[in-house]
Amino acid sequence: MTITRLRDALRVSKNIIVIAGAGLSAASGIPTFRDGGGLWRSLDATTLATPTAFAANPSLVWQFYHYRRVKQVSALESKPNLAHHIIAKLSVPEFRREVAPNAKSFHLITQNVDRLSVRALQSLESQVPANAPPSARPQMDSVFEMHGRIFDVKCTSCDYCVEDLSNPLCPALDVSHIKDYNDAGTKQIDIPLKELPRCSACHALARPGVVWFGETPYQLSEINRLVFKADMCLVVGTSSTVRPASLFASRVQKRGGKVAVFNLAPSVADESADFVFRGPCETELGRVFP
Ligand code: BJW
Ligand code: ZN
Repeated sequence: MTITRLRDALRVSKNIIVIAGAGLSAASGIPTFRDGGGLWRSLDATTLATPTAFAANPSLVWQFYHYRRVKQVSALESKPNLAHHIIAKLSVPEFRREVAPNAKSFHLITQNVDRLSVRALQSLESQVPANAPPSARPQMDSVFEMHGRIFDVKCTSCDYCVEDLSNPLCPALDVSHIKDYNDAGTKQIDIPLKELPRCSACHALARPGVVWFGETPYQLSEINRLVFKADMCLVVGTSSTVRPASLFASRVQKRGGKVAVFNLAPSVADESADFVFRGPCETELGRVFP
């Protein structure tokens, strides 16, 4: 049984990493990028996630990110799901000891910008009694958000970056008069540059604090160090098509580590994986880590 073999491998693992993608948050109602659910205004999300798209039409790109921010701010649509909670629990040394008694470290490297993994950690931390020892607490620094955070607003000129949860970010992005927001594309508005979000430090044009194609992901040197020392890599809900995240699992394997893929559908990572769990990650992770 794959599950028994993975549990055996986990028992001898010393440094565990999880590489996550949009499928991790699918059960929280957040659309993925490449399986048809990720479309908005008949445009592929990935065509808007580029510096070129922003330079050509910052108004359109800001409306796209505003839409996604609003959907995620809405509590009903964006709560961490069981998969986020299981991964958060794995960062608690006492819990981890049961499944991976030899593991010295556990880290999540997520491509998601939705903050749900951090919120799952915060929710777990809030349930721990104040006098609990560190071994019973979630490790709050165990998450690396390599593609940034959707609520961060970053200056295009001075690099000032700040988390801003306000809705709308500026009056021009108030599209509350559009009743069916999924329809917003048909009512696209051309917002003049000066009315788009501006940097609060220098007033230059601001942009979403996420990583677009051609840009360098955040915390890459720390991430590379984790990948280098990992001997167990769980690949959760990613199509494994975007570099450099798509390369991490094979790097772990090249150094003798094991790779387990959790995905609803076949992905390019399956071929070389040691273990493949086909199904929703919120269910499959629950089978491995009950
Ligand atoms: C479930 C499930 C459930 C569903 N349970 N599973 C040519 C030109 C320019 C660049 C390049 C080029 N060729 C290569 C590149 C590099 C480029 C790249 O890889 N491009 C490829 C597409 C070809 N990469 C970059 O540019 C990166 N930077 C870079 O390489 O810098 C150079 C450098 C590298 C190293 C060192 C120094 C410098 C940056 C990439 C940035 C990606 N940005 C985005 C947008 C973020 C902001 C936003 O959210 O808008 O990140 S694009 C998008 O793709 C997003 C995602 O994080 C990323 C990955 O997608 P993900 O998460 O895998 O989602 P999907 O939809 O693809 O897959 C979901 C999966 O879930 C599916 O498999 C489902 O089956 C599954 N699923 N429900 C389990 N319930
Ligand atoms: Zn600035």
